[in-house]
Amino acid sequence: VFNKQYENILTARPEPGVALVTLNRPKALNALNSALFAELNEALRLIDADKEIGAIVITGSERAFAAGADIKEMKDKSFAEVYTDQFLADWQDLTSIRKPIIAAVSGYALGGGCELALMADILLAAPSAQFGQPEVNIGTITGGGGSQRLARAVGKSRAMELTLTGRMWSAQDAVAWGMASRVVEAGDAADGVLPVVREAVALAREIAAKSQVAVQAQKEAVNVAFEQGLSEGLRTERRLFHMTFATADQKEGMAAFAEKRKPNFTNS
Ligand code: CO8
Repeated sequence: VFNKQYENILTARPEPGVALVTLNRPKALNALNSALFAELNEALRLIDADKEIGAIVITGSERAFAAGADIKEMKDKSFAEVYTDQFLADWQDLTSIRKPIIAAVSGYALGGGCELALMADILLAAPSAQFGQPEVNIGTITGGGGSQRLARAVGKSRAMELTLTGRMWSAQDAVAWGMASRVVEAGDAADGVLPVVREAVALAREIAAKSQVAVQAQKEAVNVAFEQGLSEGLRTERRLFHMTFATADQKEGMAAFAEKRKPNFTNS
C-alpha cells in the first residue's frame, strides 16, 4: 500500500507503526468523489491488514481537509440512480477499520468532509479548521452520518442550529463542544509538516507502541457507547475486558508492572 501510486490520496509511513493517508485533490479542495473513496477504502483495508501498522492518521491539505462530497459529480444524478447504486454508501466502510483512526483537520471540513472527520476515532484540529454541514444551502441534507454523529458529538440543539443554517464553526468551538480533542497551535512548520499532522502522527505512534489486541478491543468498547444502550454497552465492555485475559499481552503487561519493568508486547 505504501508503494502504490493512487490518484486521489497519498500514503506514507512517517513513523514506525503509523500510516499517514493524505487526501490529495488540491484543485477541488479535496472534494470527495467516488474514485477517492474507492482508493481510501482500499488503502485502509490494506493498512488494517498490515501487522506493522498500529494506528492511522487521515489528513488533507493546509487549506482543506475536505470541502465535502463532490458537488459536480452528483449534481445531475437522479433519485433512481443514487438509490439503486447506493450512492456513497461505501463511505461508512471506514467505520469497520479495527485500528484507531486520527483525523488531523486543517482548513475546511465541510459536508462529507466534516462527516469523514466525525467518523474518525480522535479528531485533532488546527486553529484554521472550519467545520460545517452546509448541505441545506445546496438543497440537500447530510448523508454520511452528519445528523447522527454530529448530534451525538455536540448535542441536539447545536446539531439542529448548525445543520439548519449551514453555518461554519471554528476549531475552538469544536473542542468546546466535545467534537474534537484539542486545537494544535500553529508552531513552526520548518519541515513542511503541519503541526496538527505532526501531533497526530506522534499520538498515533504512542498508540501503535501498545498491545494491538488491547488497543483494538478498547476502540471496539468505546464505539459501543455510540451504537448501543448503556447496559448492553457495559456488558460488551466486560466481555472484551475478560477476553484480554486470554492474551499473552495481558499476562506480559501485568507481569511487567509487578516486576517493575517495561512490557514487551507481542500483539498476541
Ligand atoms: N465539490 C466539488 N468541487 C468543489 C467543492 C465540492 N464540495 N468544494 C470546492 N470545490 C472546488 C470549486 O468548485 C473550485 O473549483 P474550480 O477552481 O474548478 O472552480 C475549487 O474547489 C476551489 O473552490 P472555491 O473557488 O470555491 O474556493 P473558495 O476559497 O472561494 O471557497 C469553499 C471555499 C467555501 C469551501 C467553497 O468551495 C464551498 O462552499 N464549497 C462547497 C462546500 C459544500 O457545500 N460542501 C458540502 C457538499 S454536499 C455534501 O458533502 C453531502 C455529503 C453527503 C455524504 C453522503 C455519504 C454517504
